[in-house]
Amino acid sequence: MKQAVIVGVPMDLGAGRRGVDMGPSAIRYARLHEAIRALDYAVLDRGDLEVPVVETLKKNGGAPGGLHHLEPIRSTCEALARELSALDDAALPVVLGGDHSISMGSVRGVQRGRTGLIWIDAHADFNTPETSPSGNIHGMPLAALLGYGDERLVRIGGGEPLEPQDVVLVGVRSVDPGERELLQRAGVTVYTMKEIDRMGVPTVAANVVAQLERVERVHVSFDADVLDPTVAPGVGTPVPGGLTYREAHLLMELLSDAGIVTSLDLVEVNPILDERNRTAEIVVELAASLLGKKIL
Ligand code: EXY
Ligand code: MN
Ligand code: MN
Ligand code: MN
Repeated sequence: MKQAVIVGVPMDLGAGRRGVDMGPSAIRYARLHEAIRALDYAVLDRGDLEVPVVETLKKNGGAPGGLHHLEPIRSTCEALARELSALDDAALPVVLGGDHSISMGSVRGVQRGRTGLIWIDAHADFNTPETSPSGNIHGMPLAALLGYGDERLVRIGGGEPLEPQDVVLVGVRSVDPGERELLQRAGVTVYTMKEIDRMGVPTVAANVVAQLERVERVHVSFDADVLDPTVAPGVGTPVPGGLTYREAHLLMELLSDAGIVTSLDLVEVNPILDERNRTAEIVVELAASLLGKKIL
């Protein structure tokens, strides 16, 4: 029987505001286990990693441009990478965030040889310490995974940079000036909301699958803020003009049909900013579509 292994990372140290540390509970409360079990997966929940509570950490008195909470983020990501790299290759890791900096641990943990990455996000997360407008590390993880930025982040989990041709960004609509330049130089494929509006999800999904067909593992890093804020208000950095409910499901359903996905992050759910637990519920439904739930 297929096995899904759930690991929670209740971390908001990379974000600019409190709340996403409650993401793992909100996602479990939205019946993630039942949704995955209904798809004939055995579910093994490994619980949550230990993450320092921000109020217990001394304020980062760093100079402007300083990175907030680098050391606890680095060590949490190292622990996550260790936990995932020890898993059986046949298991399907489902990592619950927590802010998007956790993906420096999850991607390194699942990386085996050439690993594809589909980064679904309103943001490029491609800042370095020099370009970041905030010093928040959740705006940097994708740059670090491709070898750019602070060495302490780049080196997490062994730090073998991903091949740019194996990395695709989908849903982007908020890019800072500095990360824009680096992103264009880095050579990763980016489908912004303009491409999605112009080409439609079916063409974007087909292009993504075609681009990643030759790699043996594909990690999907799903940031809930890719959804339109009217659909998913419970996120820490909302940006208008996101995916509709059906665009997001269709993207997941087409990726599921392609049968290429081998691991998943669900990040940036902020229950404090949500209406009831709506964002976590939609994220669980989308995960089910990605893992094979069919309408008919
Ligand atoms: N680009 C902005 C920054 O670097 O501060 C905002 C980043 C938000 C990142 C969220 C997780 O996607
Ligand atoms: Mn902070
Ligand atoms: Mn993100
Ligand atoms: Mn985002």
